[in-house]
Amino acid sequence: MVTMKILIVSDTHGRHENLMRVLREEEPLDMLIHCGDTEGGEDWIRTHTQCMSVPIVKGNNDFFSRLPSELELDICGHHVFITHGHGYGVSMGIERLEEEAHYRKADIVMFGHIHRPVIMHEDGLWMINPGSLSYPRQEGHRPTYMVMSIEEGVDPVFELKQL
Ligand SMILES: [Mn+2]
Repeated sequence: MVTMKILIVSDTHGRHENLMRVLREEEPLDMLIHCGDTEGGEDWIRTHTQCMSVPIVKGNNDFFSRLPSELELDICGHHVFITHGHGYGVSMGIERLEEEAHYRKADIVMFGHIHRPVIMHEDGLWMINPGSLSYPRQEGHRPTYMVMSIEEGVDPVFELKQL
């Protein structure tokens, strides 16, 4: 079975020093997923990673961006829904996002916006937020990111890491 190593980051807001450190630490990677609020950093990110596959969604601060608002990807037989999450009111709670993810038959939903890491598994759905590499808001304020190991027919493994 093939296992993919996927880096999940969010809310870099145009600052890339921490992302550089993470890439040096974690590459080689099969995919780099960014859950929004690059603030124009998407070209920089795409040219500074060895990853060929770099899905990025638009955040609430990506006003003039041509990035997609949401993505649905099939990765190793898992259905992954990626959104920044502000459109589902994730600052107030993740119920609406959870409902949408079930509606889309996702088994993994990834979001950003709240700048705090989340790993939850409920009713067959993984809800994942890597936190922010630039402006963390959780207690201790350490920049965080997530590494996902994923393969077909097996539950994915999520590792929350901090700088
Ligand atoms: Mn943000």
